[in-house]
Amino acid sequence: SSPDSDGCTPELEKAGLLNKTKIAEGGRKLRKNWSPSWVVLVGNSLVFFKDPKSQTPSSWKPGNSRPESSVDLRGAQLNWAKDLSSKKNVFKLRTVTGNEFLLQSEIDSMIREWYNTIKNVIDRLDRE
Ligand code: I3S
Repeated sequence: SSPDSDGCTPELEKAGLLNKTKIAEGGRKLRKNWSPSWVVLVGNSLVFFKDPKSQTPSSWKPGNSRPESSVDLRGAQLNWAKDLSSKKNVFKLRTVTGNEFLLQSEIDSMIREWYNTIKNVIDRLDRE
């Protein structure tokens, strides 16, 4: 079993680099602005960090790994979004608060894994 088998610290489920854009905030549409983001799925949250490749050497200091934002997956909706972008492999994540994100990868297997993993967390939370 894991070192945290008491379940007090959420397990890190997945991490990787995806292209991301926020397209709505509280239901209000935003202008797209795609950029690479280091995405971490931990517990009930999807946490977004700055693309590690775009960081300066000094920003690698441990204290500087502050998330840019994070998304509560409870009650969230996940859908493939072919019609919302000219890019391939795009899905849309909508939070209960009406924030909407598009996430994308050029690598088919990677986006499918992310979709399935996030979907599993949302479904698990729906059953609680
Ligand atoms: O859905 P849209 O409006 O066609 O999205 C494109 C634009 O946001 C574009 O920026 P401008 O605001 O300068 O037009 C972006 O560069 C494109 O990446 C957006 O479309 P895709 O199809 O890449 O999601």
